[in-house]
Amino acid sequence: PVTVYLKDYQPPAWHIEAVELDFDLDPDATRVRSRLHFRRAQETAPGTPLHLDGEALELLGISLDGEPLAADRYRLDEAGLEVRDLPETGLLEIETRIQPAANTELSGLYTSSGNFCTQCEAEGFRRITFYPDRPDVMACFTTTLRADKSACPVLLSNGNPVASGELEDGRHYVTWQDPFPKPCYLFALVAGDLGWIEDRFVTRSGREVDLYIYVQKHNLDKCDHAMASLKRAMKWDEAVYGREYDLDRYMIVAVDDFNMGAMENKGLNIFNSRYVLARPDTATDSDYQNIEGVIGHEYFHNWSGNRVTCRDWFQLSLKEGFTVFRDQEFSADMNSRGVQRITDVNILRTHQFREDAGPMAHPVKPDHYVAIDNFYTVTVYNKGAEVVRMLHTLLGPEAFRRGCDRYFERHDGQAVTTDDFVNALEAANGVSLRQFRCWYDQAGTPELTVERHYDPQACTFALTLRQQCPATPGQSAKQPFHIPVAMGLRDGEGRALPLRLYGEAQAVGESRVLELCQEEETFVFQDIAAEPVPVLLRGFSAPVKLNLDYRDAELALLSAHEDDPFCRWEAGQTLARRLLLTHPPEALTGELIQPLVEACRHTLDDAALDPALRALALTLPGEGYLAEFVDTIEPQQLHGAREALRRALAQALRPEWEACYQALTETGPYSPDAAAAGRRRLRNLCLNYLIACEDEAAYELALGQYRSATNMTDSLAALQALVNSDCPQREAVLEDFYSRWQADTLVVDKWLSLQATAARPDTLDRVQALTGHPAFSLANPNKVYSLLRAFAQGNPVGFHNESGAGYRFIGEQIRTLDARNPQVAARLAAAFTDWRRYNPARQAGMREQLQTMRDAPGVSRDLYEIAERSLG
Ligand code: BAL
Ligand code: ZN
Repeated sequence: PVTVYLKDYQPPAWHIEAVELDFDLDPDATRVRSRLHFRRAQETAPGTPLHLDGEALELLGISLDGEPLAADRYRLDEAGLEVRDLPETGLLEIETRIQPAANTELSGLYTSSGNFCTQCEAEGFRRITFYPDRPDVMACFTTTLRADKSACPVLLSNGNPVASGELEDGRHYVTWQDPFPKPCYLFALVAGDLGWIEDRFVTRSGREVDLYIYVQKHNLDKCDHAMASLKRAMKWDEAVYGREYDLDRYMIVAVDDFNMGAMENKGLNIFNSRYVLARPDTATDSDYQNIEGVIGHEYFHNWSGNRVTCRDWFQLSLKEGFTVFRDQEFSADMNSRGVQRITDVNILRTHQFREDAGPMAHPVKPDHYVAIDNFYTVTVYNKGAEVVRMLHTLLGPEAFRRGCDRYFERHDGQAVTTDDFVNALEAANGVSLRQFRCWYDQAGTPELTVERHYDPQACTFALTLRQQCPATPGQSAKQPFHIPVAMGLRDGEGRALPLRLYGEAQAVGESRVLELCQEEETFVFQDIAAEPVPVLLRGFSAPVKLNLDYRDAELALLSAHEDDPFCRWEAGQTLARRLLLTHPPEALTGELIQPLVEACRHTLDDAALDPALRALALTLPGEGYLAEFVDTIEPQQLHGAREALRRALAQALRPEWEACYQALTETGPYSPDAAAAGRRRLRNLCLNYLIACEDEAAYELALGQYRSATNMTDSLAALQALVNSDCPQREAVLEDFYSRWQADTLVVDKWLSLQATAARPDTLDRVQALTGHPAFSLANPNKVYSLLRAFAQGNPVGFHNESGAGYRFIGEQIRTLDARNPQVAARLAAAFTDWRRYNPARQAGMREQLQTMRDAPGVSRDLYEIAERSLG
């Protein structure tokens, strides 16, 4: 496989000014005619051939300016088509044939539940027709779709419909025109027998936009939340970024077979149905939240991604990091800011820190790849969002907004780089972010070590901050990062102290941002009457690991008094983490855990605290996060410790869990709003503790909740509690759930995941058996994610079973899957990437699977790259 390097980037030699596409849709043989209006770039020497990417295409004909092209004027190879001796401008007409129903990769044009749909990012358009498939070639698209009218009454593409009519033999056509030049990765078409709901949004300048959500007809009653989320997102982008929508219609289509979450195609988003469909009895609170976030994300791409796009795929974080930051802030504004931030930090620290510490570590702006699909990562997305968040923190909201305005103004209609983004922020504000750019180019998670010194005579408190970033593949030495450290100081009673740095005439508030630019810097605070407790990284102001030797009493003080929800939560998590990592499971009882019991009691009783924040504070650190703090990961040990502590807290506070559970009983109609969801979250956490008591009363409570639940959140929480317990009715309840929901594919996904993540000795056997169940299919990515990925990445005890059977099973599934869908196979293979973190026997078992994958005959580029880099 060929490696592509950022340093080899060359601007396109040819431009495509306009393209007309004509599809004769047939599941087995679709004819695609394309008319490319090309122009040689000014800098391009005459005689330079035009390269058109193409993959899995059957070429039927090619002509230039109306005349068939002689065979010696073009050459067809595995990568595409090279056309020689072209004039400076002209019209190239190409006809190809493709087989959508046989497209199991779900990249390009394929069928899902009998309907046609496309996925072109990153390089799927080349599987539809020959074309310069790179994001810096932007053209205006006109698309005509022809299909059987009864099979495909709905024919959609980007932009606005400009013509339609009947054809012979029961076929019909619709022509769509997109006035905005775009790269081909934003092209989309959908054709099929779909139902839809519609609504309208009036932009702040008074333009009317028609909104449509298309779904399979039996799902029409599950679209309202998505539509309401879309309207909220449109309003938010106007209010916060001043960005208005630009076409007359905005369409969303939900499909069941989709490799990723959703896709921001211009004016025609295509979504994995799990991020559209919700009804109280079928979707959980977190489904509702995710739908709002993903609908927002794809909508925000219309500016950060579509109007201004990426020059090349190394710049992916230009649109993804920025857009994730935008969707996180949208969700924070729509719900609880504190809960949102803690949730986002949890994802980052559990998944991205792990990626950054392993063989797949790469900068937010990678500099090489084999398969770009492998770089839709938590680093490019979530760390990329943290980088934008730090810019927001360093500049402040007004200056950040000024910079974004400048960026959109300067680059509207262009394909640009992350550097252009930072340049615009600098230019709009007259600042230098030279050193800050390291965040884009250097991989690895910096460690921030803090030393403190209190001088009672001088009444000064000195904080010495030192940064160090570990080596990552290809980057042994790192330049210091520009790190914003939002901080404060508290006195022994937990009160915030005014902050006056050495040399300042007066205090500047009680919270401020220190900027660490050197390897080591000391900040001295004055007028400090007694030794304070420092609070660092408020709001998790930088994606770093903090080393600060807090005393337990200080953590307890912060967990009770700190205002910043993240730091308050973090203090409690650190206390729990210390217990879990420094004592054997059998010691986690009695006196030792008493301070934690008291802290939990205090949190449970704190009626002034948002129930969702209480639930987060009362949830023990996850096994995935704990694994970051040990040299060799022993999954059973981490799980055992966490379970032991959960049981001990359950028993020590049993009356309190019960009282809280009962107090939060709700009888009104379901609402997904943050307050109601927070109450359900806390109540279900109480149930989770109570079931850890493993007695009849707790089982009855869970069974009662399962039977009487009127929404999926409560139903699934009860089922999960039971499935992870020894309750004798657990199997019967699982069966009941399946028989009730077997016709709803998204609910069945939850049923699969629950079983795959159950911490039980027979889980591997069960997951193996479920691969033969009618509910499972390797052809559907959601099924693969719900069963196989949930087991491999969400069930450390099961997957890392000492026998190595988990490795062999998942390895075999990956190799089978690779032949049909390499992108999904490669994602599943990530479960093996950090094999070096385990003991020698596990290392050998995981390495063997990686080697077998890498060396398999016909291995895909995607899987090869993951296996090779992991072994590297
Ligand atoms: N652009 C791929 C899907 C997304 O991040 O929106
Ligand atoms: Zn995105």
